[in-house]
Amino acid sequence: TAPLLSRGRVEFPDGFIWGAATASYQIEGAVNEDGRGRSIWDTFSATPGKVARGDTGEVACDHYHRYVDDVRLMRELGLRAYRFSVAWPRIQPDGSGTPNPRGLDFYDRLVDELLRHDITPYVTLYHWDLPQALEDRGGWTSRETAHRFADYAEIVYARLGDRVRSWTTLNEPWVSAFLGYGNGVHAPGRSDPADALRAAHHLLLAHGLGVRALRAAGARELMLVINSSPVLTPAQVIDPDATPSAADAEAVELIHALLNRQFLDPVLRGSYPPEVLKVVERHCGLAHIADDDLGTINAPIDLVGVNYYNPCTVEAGPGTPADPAWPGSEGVRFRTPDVPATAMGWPIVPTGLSRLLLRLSRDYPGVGLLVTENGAAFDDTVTDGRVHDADRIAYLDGHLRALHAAIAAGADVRGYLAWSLLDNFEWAEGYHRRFGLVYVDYTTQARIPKDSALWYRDVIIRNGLTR
Ligand code: GBH
Repeated sequence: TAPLLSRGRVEFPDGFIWGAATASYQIEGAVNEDGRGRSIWDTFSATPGKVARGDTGEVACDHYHRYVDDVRLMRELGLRAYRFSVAWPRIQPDGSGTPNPRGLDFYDRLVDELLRHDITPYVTLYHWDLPQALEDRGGWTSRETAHRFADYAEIVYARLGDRVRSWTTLNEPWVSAFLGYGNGVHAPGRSDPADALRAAHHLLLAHGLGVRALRAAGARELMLVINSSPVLTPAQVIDPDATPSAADAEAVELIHALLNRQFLDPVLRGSYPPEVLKVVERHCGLAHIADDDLGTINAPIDLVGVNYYNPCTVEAGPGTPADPAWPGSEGVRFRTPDVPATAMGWPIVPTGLSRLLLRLSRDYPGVGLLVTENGAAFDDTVTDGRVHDADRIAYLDGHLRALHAAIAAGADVRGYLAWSLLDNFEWAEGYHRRFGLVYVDYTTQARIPKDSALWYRDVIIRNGLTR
């Protein structure tokens, strides 16, 4: 079998895309400016006990006011691509109807600034900040929200489509559905398996209706971004050649279906996996799935965006109740493998990325892949104006070697976007988890490129790794 990590000097293909990513609520701040409406994350983070230390996105990295400096910084770091998201409540404060011109103006200026610096914009339309007004009418448990999303997509495209080539409908619909409506760890903080499963379908429908609207308006590169993990047994994390028992293999394939296939099969094959349909039918029936929905969801796209942080590690666990984030996972035990972890407690497994990319390219041939997020939180500290984050450099180096090995073994991977440009509001974890290539001092809003940022600049210049 092909190696899962490339060693020594490695070079990436010509035209390989190098960049970094962020998301609106995590960096912008300015939540009450220029007519922005409220989002579910404003409500959620204002609710005591929901976000660590009571942090909110009210100020965040103040990027809304500092985007000019931030784009200059991107340029200094040599980024060729920048993935950001548009805050729906800036565009439609109540989630529907007439657009707010001042909200559109901000992204218009941002795109121009990026292009002036030769940085290719990758626009994500939905990275979790749903207008609160739509949540008040059912949020993603309501079919209506999918139609509102398509209207919103069309509005943003009409303003930016002349300059932005690459469009992502949704970021990580699994997280929106199962952390937002399943275990309630994310906004809107609801927890009901039936709601989560309905939300997953309506998110997929939003994607499909969005693709239809964007394509009709002339969009050329369309993408769905998923949080994707290879699903492995603890033994396979340590030894890729380990062979799971039949019971463990069944647990693995069930979780692979719930995490990855639940989204990729409808989008790329036009059908739900039978295991997923069984879970949906048991929890909420199938009435919310209309006859032609899968045809809509199956509209051709150009790329799948892969966000990878760590593998999902499971084994058979007879009698284990379902985890609230995983309706249908009865009899499966989630495990933490015995390997070093990041400050989030997430295991560091670079070969998970090559395994994932190889499986996706085998199972879904004909669609290009782009790593749209990869990175790690560590306990960074500033010493003499520097951040010596050797642990992050090692993490990124390992994952780029995995990505390179996947390409060498035939996977069609077009580029790599690091998560994240800046330290930022890490959702339920607030500001104390730092994923940035650039350190943010939240008292002064000073930006300090970490050693990893300077290392990454060299990687981009060389289009590869040395050693
Ligand atoms: C991404 O999601 C987000 O797109 C980004 O905004 C965020 O800042 C970044 O990653 C770092 O967190 O064990 O069942 O609870 C993270 C994807 C998916 C990772 C769910 C943690 C836990 C699954 N997450 N996963 S479970």
